[in-house]
Amino acid sequence: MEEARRPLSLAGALPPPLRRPPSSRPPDLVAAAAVVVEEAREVEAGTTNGIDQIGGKVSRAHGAGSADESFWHEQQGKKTRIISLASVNDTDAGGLKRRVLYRGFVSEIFVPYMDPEEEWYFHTFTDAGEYGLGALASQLQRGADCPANAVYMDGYYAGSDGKPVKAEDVICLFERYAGDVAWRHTNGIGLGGLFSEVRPDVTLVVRMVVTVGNYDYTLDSEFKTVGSIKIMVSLSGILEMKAINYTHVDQIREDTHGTLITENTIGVYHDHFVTYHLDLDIDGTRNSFIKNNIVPKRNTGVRATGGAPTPRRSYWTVLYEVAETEAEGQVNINSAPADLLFVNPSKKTKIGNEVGYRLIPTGATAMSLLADDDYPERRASYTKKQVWVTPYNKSEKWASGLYAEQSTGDDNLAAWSKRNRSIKDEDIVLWYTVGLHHVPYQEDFPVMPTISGALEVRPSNFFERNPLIRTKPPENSPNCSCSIGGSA
Ligand SMILES: [Cu+2]
Repeated sequence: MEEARRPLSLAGALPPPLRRPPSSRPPDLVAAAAVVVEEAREVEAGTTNGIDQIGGKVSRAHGAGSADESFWHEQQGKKTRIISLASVNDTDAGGLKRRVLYRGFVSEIFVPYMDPEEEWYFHTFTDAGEYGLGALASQLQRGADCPANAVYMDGYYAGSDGKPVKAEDVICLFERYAGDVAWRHTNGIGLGGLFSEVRPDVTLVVRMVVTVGNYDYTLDSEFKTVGSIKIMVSLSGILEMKAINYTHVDQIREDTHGTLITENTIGVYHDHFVTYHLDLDIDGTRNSFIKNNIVPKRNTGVRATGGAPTPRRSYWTVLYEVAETEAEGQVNINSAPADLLFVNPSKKTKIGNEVGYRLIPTGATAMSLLADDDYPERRASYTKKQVWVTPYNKSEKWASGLYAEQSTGDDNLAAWSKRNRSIKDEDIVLWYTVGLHHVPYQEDFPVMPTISGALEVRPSNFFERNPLIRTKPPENSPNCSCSIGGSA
C-alpha cells in the first residue's frame, strides 16, 4: 500500500509533509491510507483567516498541527478518520513534545430501533461493522460543512479489492475562534488597582462527515491550546419513519413505538451509541486508570478522622482508587460522582502529582436499555457501560467484533474484557460510548436539526501550571496589565 501512503496533495494549501514519526507498533493490516502531516508553526496574526482579531501570535491551522499540539490522521474503509500520535508541546518544559493519544477512532455506531414488529425488529444497525464509516465519508461542501478558513483534504481507504480508493474533500481542518474565553481574571483587590486579563480561546478542529443511509454523523476532533482534546459527534439527517393510518394523536390507542411527527408518519424510537477507541499514551505507553471517587462525609468534629470542631456538618472528599483489572475498568459514569483519570505512574510533576489526563463526559451519556439476552444487545453488550478500559491488543479494534453483522456476542468488547486482564501500569485503551436515546419530535421532520454529544480528555497534573499563562494577550486589550502577572 505504498501508493496510498503518499502524502495527500493539498494544492499548495499546506507546507511540505514531514516524515512519519517512528513507531514500535506493527503496521495496521488494513492500513491504506491517507497520511497527512504537519508540524507546528507560528505565524503572525492577521495572516490566518478569521482570527486576526486575536492579535499577537497565533497558531495557524495548516495540515494537522498547531504550535501546541500535533497529530496525524488517516482514513480507512471500515474505520472513520483516525487521529494518531497526538502530542502537546510543553513550552514550560522547553518545547518538549509529550504524547497524549497514540490512536483514536470511532470503533462502532450501534443504532437499535424500538419497534418489535415483523417489519422493524431487525433495524438494529452496527454502522461501522456492517457498512464501513470510512467508505461512507461524505464529500464536504466548501463554505457550508466547514467555515471559510478551512483547509480541505482528500482521504484514501482500501476498497473491497484491496486497492486504494480516493475520496475527495472528506476531511477539513480549521482554526476556531468562537468568541470564548480561554482564561480571564479581573483583579479588584490589593495593590495595582483594577485590571483585567483575558485570553481568547482558539482551537483547531478536524472534521469529517459520515452519511450512513438516512443519518449524517459529523465527527469532530478539537484540539485546544490548553492541551485538551474534545471529541464530538453531531447527528443530523432523515429519521427512519413508518407509515400509519393516524393523522392526529387523539386517534392513537396503541403503542406506535414512535412519535406522530406529521400526518400518517411515525418517527420510530431508537438509540445512537457511538463508541470510540482511544489508545491513550499519557506521556508514555504505560498508564493506569484512576478513579478519584467523590464521596460525601459527615463532619465527625474530630481531626483524627478528617473532621474539625466547627459548625459544618458535612463535606465531600476524594478517595483515590487504582483500577487493577478490566472488571474495575468498567464504569457507569452516572452511578456515582468521580473523576476518571489516565495517569503515567512513573512520571510525576515537580511537586509529586502523577502526570495525567482526565475524562470529561459532555452530555449524551445514555446506556442501552435492551435485555441482555436480546440478540442485538448480545452483539453490542458493551453499550451497558460508557467506559471500558482494556490492555492494548492489536486485534481488538471493533467493539462489536470483526464480523458484527452475524455476531452472537462472543467477539466484542465485553467478551474480551471477561478475561479480566491487568490494566495497571500497562499500555491501555479507553473505550468510550456517547449515547443518545432518540425520541423523535416534530422538529426532526423533514430533516433533523443537529444534536451533539461529546467527551473531552483534559490535562490533569500533566503540566506544572496553566500552560496558557504565557499566551500573549490581544494587542488592543483594554486595561491589560501585560507586564504584570507573568505574561511572557
Ligand atoms: Cu436518531
